[in-house]
Amino acid sequence: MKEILAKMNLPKVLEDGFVKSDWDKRRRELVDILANEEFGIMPSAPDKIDVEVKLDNKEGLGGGAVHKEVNISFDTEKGKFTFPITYFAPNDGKKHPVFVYIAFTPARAFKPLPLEEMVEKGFGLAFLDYQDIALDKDDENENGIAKMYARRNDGTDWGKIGMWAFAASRVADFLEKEESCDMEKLAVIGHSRLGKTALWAGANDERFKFVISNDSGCSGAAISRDKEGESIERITTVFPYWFCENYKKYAGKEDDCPFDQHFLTSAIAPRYLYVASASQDSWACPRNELLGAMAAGEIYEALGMTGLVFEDAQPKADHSYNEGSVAYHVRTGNHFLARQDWLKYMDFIASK
Ligand code: GTR
Repeated sequence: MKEILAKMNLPKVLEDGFVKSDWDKRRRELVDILANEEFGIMPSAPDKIDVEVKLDNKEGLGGGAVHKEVNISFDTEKGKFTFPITYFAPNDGKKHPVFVYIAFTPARAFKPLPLEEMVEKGFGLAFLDYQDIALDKDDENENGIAKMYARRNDGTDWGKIGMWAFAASRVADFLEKEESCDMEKLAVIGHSRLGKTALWAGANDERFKFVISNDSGCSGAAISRDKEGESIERITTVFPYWFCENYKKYAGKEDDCPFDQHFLTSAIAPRYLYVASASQDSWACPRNELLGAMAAGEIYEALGMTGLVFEDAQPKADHSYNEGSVAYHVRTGNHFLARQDWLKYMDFIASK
């Protein structure tokens, strides 16, 4: 695999003569490149958020959990924007690692969530329904948060992925004041299009100490060059509204693109990164998702850290390569965020 990666000749994350103290600056440059060329530029964070607690149940999930239903509001260019979140955490007065889960609407994502098991294992979960932020369709930005900010129409306006990621950071604003949340173990996670979103949220907001991409594929953790399944051309044709206009320039031109998705995975360094694939998910391309994790791992190594600990063969199915700061697994099965994935993410966080 290392040889395959080397042969790809990816644009360099680190410039010649790189020294560790340059990383912060270079990391910000990577995020700027991705903002200008792929996901669009996010507005600045609001000065503060307002929290309206609609439910604060200390006896949730049969008694063992805190369960809160909360509205988060903040000022935008065109008035207040409000969205709801749900929060669960163990009810023991201690601080816990918390997942900010950027979720599909409940019918698709909430049901298979092993929520009770997560709380029993000592994890909290704050989840938002992504379409409470912006609809997942081409609505000409007339709904949700999209209509709250003026558009520049210069190719760099944010797409829906940016909007969903921005909301994840507002959940982090809420968690900063939440006594059961250990901000040193704050994770952001999403599946598929929301795995791309979790990576983008993690690249922009360093409060996310663990960034977890489940089957994020094209324009997520998967390297675009020499990729199976979905391509930049296809994704910008079917889902143009996920990205900024500029991203279309690279349709069919992956090899000439001045960046690749390892800019995104590397932008998580020096925090923890977990990339996962599913064995039958050729649309996302497990091989290139692994390459995205490996390429990031090289940056961690250059920073004097342990990157992805991996024996450089085909990855063993269902094995979590989680010893370093970058982790990877390929779960047997199809495109899904499964209990088996969550268990591996919890093990990783608990081990650090
Ligand atoms: C597909 C899309 C992928 C992935 C997936 C999902 O249709 O091509 O990039 O994001 O949807 O989000 O389930």
